[in-house]
This record gives sequence, C-alpha cells and structure tokens, in this order.
Amino acid sequence: MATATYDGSSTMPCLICETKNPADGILCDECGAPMALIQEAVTRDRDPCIVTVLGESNVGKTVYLGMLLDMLSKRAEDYEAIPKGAYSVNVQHNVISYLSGRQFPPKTAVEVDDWHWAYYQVMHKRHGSNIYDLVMPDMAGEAIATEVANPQTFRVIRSLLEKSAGAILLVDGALAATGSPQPDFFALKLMSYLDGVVSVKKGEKIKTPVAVVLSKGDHCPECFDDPHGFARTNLNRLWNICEARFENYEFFATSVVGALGFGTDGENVVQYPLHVAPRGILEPFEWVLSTL
Ligand SMILES: Nc1nc2c(ncn2[C@@H]2O[C@H](COP(=O)(O)OP(=O)(O)OP(=O)(O)O)[C@@H](O)[C@H]2O)c(=O)[nH]1
Ligand SMILES: [Mg+2]
Ligand SMILES: [Zn+2]
Repeated sequence: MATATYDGSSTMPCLICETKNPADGILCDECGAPMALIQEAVTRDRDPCIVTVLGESNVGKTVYLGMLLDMLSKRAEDYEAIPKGAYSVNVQHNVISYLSGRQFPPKTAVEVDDWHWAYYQVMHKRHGSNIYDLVMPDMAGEAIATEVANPQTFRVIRSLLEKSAGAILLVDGALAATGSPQPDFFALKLMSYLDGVVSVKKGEKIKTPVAVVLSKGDHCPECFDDPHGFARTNLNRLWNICEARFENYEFFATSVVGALGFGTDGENVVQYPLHVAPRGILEPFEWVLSTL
C-alpha cells in the first residue's frame, strides 16, 4: 500500500512509482500517473487502496469499471462512493454517455497520459464504518500485453501491481465458451507476471486477492450458473495457476448489456448495446473489499 508524504519541499513522491516530481506537475515524469492523485492523498490520513482491473484488450475493462463506479456512486446496495477530484468521474462519465447513446466506448489509448484514473472514497452503510480510498486506473489492454511480454516497457503497470491491495482480472467468458484458448493463455501469462511482481517468501502463496471475472456473460449464461466450474473446464490453465500459486482467488461472471444489435462501420461489424442490464458487477468488487 502506498503512503503519500509531503515534506514541505517543492517535490512530491509519486503515489504509484515513488519518483520525486515537482509538486505542481500534472503527470508523474516517470510513470505518467496523475499528480492529482498525490495531491488528494496528502490531504487524507488514510493510505489509498489500489485495486487494479486487468485483462486483455477488448475484454471489457473500461465498460466494467465505468459501470461499477456508476453503480457505486448511485448508492447501489447501500454503497456510497464520492469521487476525489473531478478527473475521477471521467471513466464513469465516458462509459455511461456512450452506453446511453447505444454505443460502446472506444478502446483505451495505449499512452499512459490518456488513461483515466478514478480515485473514490467508498464506504458501505450497512457494514460498519470502514472507508476505503480506492484508486482504480483504466489501463489499456495493449499496454498490459506489452508489459507482460517485455517487462519494464510500461513501468507504471509493474509499480501499480506491486502496490495493489487487490486485482480484478477480466477474462472473456464469451470467447472462452467458443473454445478459443486465447483468454486462457493471456490470463495465464498475466497471473504468472503477477506471481513474479508480488514478492512472497519462498514456498508461500501470493496473498493479494484476485477476483477472476468472466466478462460478456450475456453470451454464455452458463458462466453465471457456475463460474468456478466454467473456469475449471474452459480456462483450465488459469484455474491451475490460481490453485497452485494464489491463496485468495474467486471466480465471478458479469455482463453489462442485455441485448446487442449489429451494424457495420463500412468495413467491420460493430456491436451496439441496445439494452443495458448490468449483472454481477458489484459482487467481485465486494469480494475484494471483504478480503482487505
Ligand atoms: N456482449 C457483451 N459485450 C461486451 C460487454 N462489455 C463489453 N463488451 C464488448 O467488448 C468491447 C470492448 O470493451 P472495452 O470495455 O472497451 O474493453 P477494454 O478491456 O477496455 O479494451 P482496451 O481498452 O482495448 O483494453 C466493447 O466494445 C463491446 O463490444 C458485455 O457486457 N457484453
Ligand atoms: Mg479500455
Ligand atoms: Zn510515477
């Protein structure tokens, strides 16, 4: 977990990579994380808690994160979420605007300074007074793939994972259900990368909670009936590394849309969300919070 301190000088350590930056900077020179995160964090006495949403490009990270934050800020299930800094609202604003126009948001740009970072203060009205200062960046899947293949190309990803209190790993359930091995291999690579980043004593399993979320469940309803069984059958490599190396993991299924329409943009088939029907969005997040 990160602790932001301000020693009164004109530099501040980045919340993510700890590089010292000019206090009035906008982005960290080293990793590109917004300095506004640090400015928010120094005014608080709690350590921010980083929960990272991981997954391949096109798996549904942006849509999931935007919907999750929107549900939290609309007090779903008695949660309360207050954005810290207007920039935090961008993920949710972007996703909800596109969905209400019956479109999916565009893919996240690979450049770190184009990512949206969400910093929310989250609490649950029924479950006591625990308050979490959550930092959840919306990373580009291509950047994650590049970093996993060539570590140190996107240092921010490594720094983020080192500091993460928990992770939500999205895996394309619809693609896995068609028999494609791609989601399983990508998830296996990511988990093995995570295994290398998070330091544990020899022989011990990794304690960082990882919620494995099968996305696009509207295409494969069997994901919802038994996410564990689905993963064991269709994502067996992932299932095995979880069991062998991770102490806290759980499988979930999710979907954001209820009905899809299809059209073309001239060359490609494009999907349009005709009906937004979020399902299984809060559960993985609740589980991660419950393990912290
Ligand atoms: N059927 C279905 N499709 C979905 C759902 N969520 C997302 N999609 C599809 O997945 C595509 C990618 O979603 P994004 O959230 O942009 O994916 P991403 O993981 O952020 O991708 P990158 O930004 O490239 O890393 C969307 O354009 C939709 O076509 C869902 O709940 N159901
Ligand atoms: Mg995205
Ligand atoms: Zn940094």
